This record gives sequence, C-alpha cells and structure tokens, in this order.
Amino acid sequence: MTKSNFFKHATALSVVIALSACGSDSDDPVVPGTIVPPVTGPDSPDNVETVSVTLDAAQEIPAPSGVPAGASGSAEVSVDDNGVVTATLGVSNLSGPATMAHIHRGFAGSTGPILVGLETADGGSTWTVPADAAALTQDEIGAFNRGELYFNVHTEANAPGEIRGQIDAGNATSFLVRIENVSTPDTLNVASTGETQPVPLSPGAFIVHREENDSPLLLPRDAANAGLEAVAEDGNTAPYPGAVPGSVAFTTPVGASEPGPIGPGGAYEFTMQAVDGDKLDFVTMFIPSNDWFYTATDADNSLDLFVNGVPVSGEVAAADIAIWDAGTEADEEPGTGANQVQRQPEPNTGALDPDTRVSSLTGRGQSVSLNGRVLLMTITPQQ
Ligand SMILES: [Ca+2]
Ligand SMILES: [Ca+2]
Ligand SMILES: [Ca+2]
Repeated sequence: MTKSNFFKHATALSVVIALSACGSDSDDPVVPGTIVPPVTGPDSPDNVETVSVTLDAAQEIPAPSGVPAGASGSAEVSVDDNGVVTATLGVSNLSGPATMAHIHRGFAGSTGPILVGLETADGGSTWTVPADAAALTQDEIGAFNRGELYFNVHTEANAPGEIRGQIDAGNATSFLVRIENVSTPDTLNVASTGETQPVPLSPGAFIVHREENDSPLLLPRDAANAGLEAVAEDGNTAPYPGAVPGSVAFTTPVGASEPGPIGPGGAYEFTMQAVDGDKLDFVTMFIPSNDWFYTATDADNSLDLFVNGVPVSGEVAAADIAIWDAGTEADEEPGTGANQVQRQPEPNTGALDPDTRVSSLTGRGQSVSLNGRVLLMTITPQQ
C-alpha cells in the first residue's frame, strides 16, 4: 500500500469511527455464544512431521485473474525440532512460468510475511528450500504446527500470487473468538461535562504465539511499535502485520459489510487455530481516548488457549483484560479531547506522550471512571 493510500485509508476509517462512535445498536442485543463443553485436544507434534499440501487459485488472496483451469501445485514439507525446513513443491498449468515461490506465515483466509524463499533449478516447475535458508524460530515452528504457514507461488500475470496452499497437518484445534461491546450510553463518566457516553471499540489485531514472557503485539515496551500506535490512536490496523509478523487484523463487525468500530451491542468475531502451549493476545482501541487500548493483562499479557492440554472455552475473566496506554500521545480527558479520534482533524494528531511506556493504566498511575464493563470476550473451540 502506498503512503498516500495508507493515509486515505486511515482518514476514512477515522471518519467512520467519528461518525459511528455515538451510534448504538441497543435494539439488537447480542446474546453471548453458547458455552461449548471442553473437547479433548489432539496431540501436538513433537518431532518431524511431513505435511502434504495442495495449491490452487481458490486459496489465493487477493483472488488472481486469468488463471487457467487446472493450475495447481503439490508439495511435501517438513520441519524438524531445530526449525530446519525441507520442502519440494511442483507446480503446473499456471498462466506463465512461476517467478517466485515462498512459505509465508498466515492462517487460511489471511495473508502474512515471508518466512522462507524457495529456489528453482528448472525454470519454475519445481521449488526447494535453499541450503542456506534460515531455520524457523521456536515461535515459527509453533506456527507450522498450528497450520499457520502457507505456500504462495507468483507469476508475471499474478504478481501477488497465482496459487496458494495452506500447510496444515490437521493437529490444531479451531477456536471462534468473539469480542463484544457491552458498554451502554452511561458507561463513561465525563467529569468536565457531567455527562456519560458509551465506549466504542475499534478494529484491532490478534496474534497466536508461544513466546514465554510477553505478547509480541506489545513489544517493545519502552516505545510502542508502529502497529500498536496506529490501532491505539486511530483504530487503524494497516501497519500491524508489517510491524509484528504473525499479527492478524480483525476489522469488520458481525453483520456489517465494511470495516468499522463497534458500539454497544456490536461485536467482532474471528477464527484461528492453535495447539497445546499456544496463547492469544489482542488489541482494540478504547475509542474515546488518545492512545488507550484493551489487551490481555497478566504475567505474559496473553490468554492461555489450553489448560492441561484441554482447549479453554467460555467467557474470559474480566480481570484478564484491561485498558493500557500506548505511550504515544498525551492524554486528554476521555470523551472530550480535541486530538482524540472522534474529533481530531486527521489521524496521528496530538502532542507526544511524556511517558512512552506501553503499560496498563494502573501501571502508569492513571485511571478512568467507568460504570461497568466494556469488552466481553468469549473463546469457543469448534468441534
Ligand atoms: Ca497516552
Ligand atoms: Ca502518534
Ligand atoms: Ca490523536
């Protein structure tokens, strides 16, 4: 995306947020999803596993054009405990010679960064992993095990990709995650006016990971990454995948056809896959602020997806989610500030925050007056 397009996007989204922030879908109450009893998780693989992959145009994002019927690929790929990748990929019936082939990180239905660039010795019919390719990190091995890697093959006619194949060994559990706005028109107390407001939430990002100490979405903690700054200030998810590999945006509310914020009664939903040991973190903007967001808040700022090998199921405890400050923009009174996304003239507007730490409001000695809860998250394993 070009810079000008980026700003157009960010501006458009800010306008959407500004226009929608006062809206309320109170005539459309949302009932939290039925709690599904825990299901037994499949064993996660410990050693080398070889996965067979079929590539086709139907899996490609964005949809390619002019692809001959029968364009396809077939691959065998394995990853050992040290992250060494072995792969053989053959392609046929493309619109022209394959110009590049890669292994990327991204769940089915989303796109993500390149992890391994493949090479060919026969003009593009067969592709393998170069001998000097970097091994996958432990977190990227986790991505392989949970079905989060994919092959993508490029042609001159379809430069972003002509055929794609998800690398999924079938070991993962699928989860549906729902983020529901349970605020009301009386949730946010605005002291200077004596009025109350709802607390709309913005499009955001999530990540499934296995890092031991912290969520990649929040790093570095002394000065916010570009993805976090854009979501926390403007509800703009575009920079996150570039800033934090493996992060995935959720942008379109349930029942909507366009990206936008959610007011009271609104919800975002996304699905993802995970294996035992995987964790989930997310960020979504506390819209009536300069740079506040909701995220998981415990020792590793992530929600465990398995407990004793069993997938978690049900509502996430209120204590496990909190409001944080990205440390990128000076704070005005919530619900009134001229530099907040609902009122500012353009994105990324406002004085710099004198405290650049990415931290919870509590951790920074800050607070906000709320009547009740704003965000309800439900995690449901799929049968
Ligand atoms: Ca701030
Ligand atoms: Ca900023
Ligand atoms: Ca601002």
